[in-house]
Amino acid sequence: MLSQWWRDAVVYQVYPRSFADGSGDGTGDFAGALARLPYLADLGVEAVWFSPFYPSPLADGGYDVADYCDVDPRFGTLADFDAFVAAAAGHGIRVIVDIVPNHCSSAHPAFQAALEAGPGSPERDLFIFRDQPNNWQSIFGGPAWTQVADGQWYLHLFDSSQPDWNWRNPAVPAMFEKVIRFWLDRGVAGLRVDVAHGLFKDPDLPDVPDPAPSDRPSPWFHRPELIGHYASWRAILDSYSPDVFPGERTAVGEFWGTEITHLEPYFRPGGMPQAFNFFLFQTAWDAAALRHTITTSIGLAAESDVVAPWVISNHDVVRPVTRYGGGPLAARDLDVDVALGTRRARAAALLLLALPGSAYVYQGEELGLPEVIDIPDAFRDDPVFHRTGGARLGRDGCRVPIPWSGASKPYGFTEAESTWLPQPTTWGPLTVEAQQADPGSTLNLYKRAIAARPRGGGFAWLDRGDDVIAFTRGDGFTCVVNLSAETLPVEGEVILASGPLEGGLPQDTAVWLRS
Ligand code: TEU
Repeated sequence: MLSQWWRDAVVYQVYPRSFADGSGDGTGDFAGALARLPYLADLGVEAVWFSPFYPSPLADGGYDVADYCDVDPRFGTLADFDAFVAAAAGHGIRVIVDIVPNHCSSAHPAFQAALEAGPGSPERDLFIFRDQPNNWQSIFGGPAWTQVADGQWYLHLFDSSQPDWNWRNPAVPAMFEKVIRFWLDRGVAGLRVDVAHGLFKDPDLPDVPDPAPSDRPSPWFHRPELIGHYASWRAILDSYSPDVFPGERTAVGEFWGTEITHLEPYFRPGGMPQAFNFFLFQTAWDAAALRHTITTSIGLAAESDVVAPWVISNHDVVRPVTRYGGGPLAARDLDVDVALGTRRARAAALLLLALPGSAYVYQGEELGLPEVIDIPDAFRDDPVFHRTGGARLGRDGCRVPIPWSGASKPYGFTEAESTWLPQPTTWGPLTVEAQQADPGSTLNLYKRAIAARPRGGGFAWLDRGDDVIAFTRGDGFTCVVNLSAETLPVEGEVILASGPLEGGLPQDTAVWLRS
């Protein structure tokens, strides 16, 4: 279907600092991304989502926005952005931008004006200032309140450099309506909405019995006002090109929850068109657990017209190779079996791309990059690391610049000698160049899978044993992922396999079959 392309699209996530550097300063930018556009076209993705590239002190990698309607000079200019959108369109690739509505940067002029204007001012009412803090804790560690010179405190669910907007002040939704129109008018196909379950806080700001941050419904997350709010954004999205491609413009909300049921309120007609499904990567490599996640996720989406894109990785979580290889989050002495993790991550890729609906692929996932776990502390950039005194390692390990070519650092990422986060010395075999030349590489697996993945069609489970995930997608297409220790018989014509089929389908291997 031409309209509502996003219902079963593969979208590639670019973390701009780490994708490709065109300016030679060791940090990625639009010039670099433009030069790598043929790579994305060759991979076969239908859209690119850019994590924030707006003017920012980069205290949280750009999720601290100082100006929502411009490009940070380190990433280029608005003209460079436009050039990327136009060139991408030439390849049939759409662009999605990241909207950060829960908070801005403390460098944003509105927050600076609020500091200047003092207690009780209309400027302060754009944020959440109080004379006393409550007991809420920041998602990134430490208290969620910071005191300013005149004694008042402001709320920040994330870093102290990220003050939360007061969404109960009508000026805030009015400002964000202008922001989303600004980008939609520039021709973007969609919005990724950061911390979409945040924004509105309980107006009483009550103390809570357990102030530890959590993604469950709380006085700060999943408030009922969000439903009407996203209906208003949906109306704006649908007002673009209504006669040509109704529903062409989309938005995907970053809704975290600790249970799938926490997302239920967003699955209703006329609201946010898409809600990320993070439960796949939160589920252990266990067939029963994965089946349960897939069944409940499909059930939720089936009852509404909302799409819940599948995800096994993004810029906030440990890379799949490391996760599936036994490495938990945040430990320094990770005991990772990279070979095992790689085998499972490749199988997970075929699972991801066979499931019904849309899938998001985070840059480097298609290269099977592992998490970089030995970044020296002096280079660690994530506020999560700094706010917890290093107790949580943070997310730098999945944000290391992409290796493009060559046998040594910086692997074609930049003309500079070094990159903003140091790359490992072991990535020579993982570069794009090396993997393009290897028919069995993870890159070629992704490329073939994106080209051959089932579109449309139904979904039905097949019973091949407790430790096996097996389902059909109609038209004789079957996906089988073997998590059992036994090698399984392969029945049908093999379209694609995640690893060698040695007398059958071995453990931790997936296969796509046509019967
Ligand atoms: O993430 C929202 C969020 O809640 C994450 O902190 C998530 O819970 C955590 O990373 C899981 O490990 C978004 C962005 O994706 C993230 O990069 C930003 O740091 C955050 O918002 C603040 O803008």
